[in-house]
Amino acid sequence: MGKSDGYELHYCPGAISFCVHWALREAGVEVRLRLVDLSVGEQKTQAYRQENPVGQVPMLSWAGQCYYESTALLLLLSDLHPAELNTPVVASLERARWIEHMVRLGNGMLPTLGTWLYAEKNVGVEGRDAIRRYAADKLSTHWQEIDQHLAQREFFAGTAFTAVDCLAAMLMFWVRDMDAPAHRWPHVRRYMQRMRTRAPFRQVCEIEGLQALLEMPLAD
Ligand SMILES: N[C@@H](CCC(=O)N[C@@H](CS)C(=O)NCC(=O)O)C(=O)O
Repeated sequence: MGKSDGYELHYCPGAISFCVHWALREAGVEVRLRLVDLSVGEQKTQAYRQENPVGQVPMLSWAGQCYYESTALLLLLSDLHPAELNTPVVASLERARWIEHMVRLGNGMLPTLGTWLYAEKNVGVEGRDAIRRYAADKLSTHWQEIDQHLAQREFFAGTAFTAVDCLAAMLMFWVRDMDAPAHRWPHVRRYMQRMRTRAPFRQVCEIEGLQALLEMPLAD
């Protein structure tokens, strides 16, 4: 099977699957979308778990196998479509920094966002606010650092759009309802403005029914 044949993405609108969907559109490849209704627990059915034991989205089927973990999927797509996704060359200094960004966002920020989002589900109403404060404080520290990082840059890593941008910008949009949203920081806000002008980003918003991301005020 050719390396770009047969992509199928299991996704849910507005979930973490967004970043993988976006990377696929940036790569310009064909993808069959499979909607997973998280609200009714479709991700926990036996049929789904046979393919993905974790029982979450995203899940990407490619070349007859199913893969999951959004950051891993972004790395996979970056390797499969290096020209389209401007993937830094293996063993280069640029690649080392690019991986560092990807892992920091995926390993540090993504789980913290999950802690905030699922606070009530995980610890009940009593513990929810304390957990949310903890997660919000951690995220604010990250946004502060990222704001400085983006002060002189157009893209998150290197000098061109890469899959790291899919992850970074998604996280920024996903915290838009927090008390201290990412767009409160000026360089982050301008970066979000730039990212959402990209045609593949807009396409994913249209397909997933996320007009709110295109319309939220981001002007200075
Ligand atoms: N570490 C995973 C997290 C995936 C994740 O948390 N997915 C959520 C949607 S945003 C999900 O499927 N939740 C449903 C559940 O856990 O039952 C990744 O990065 O792919």
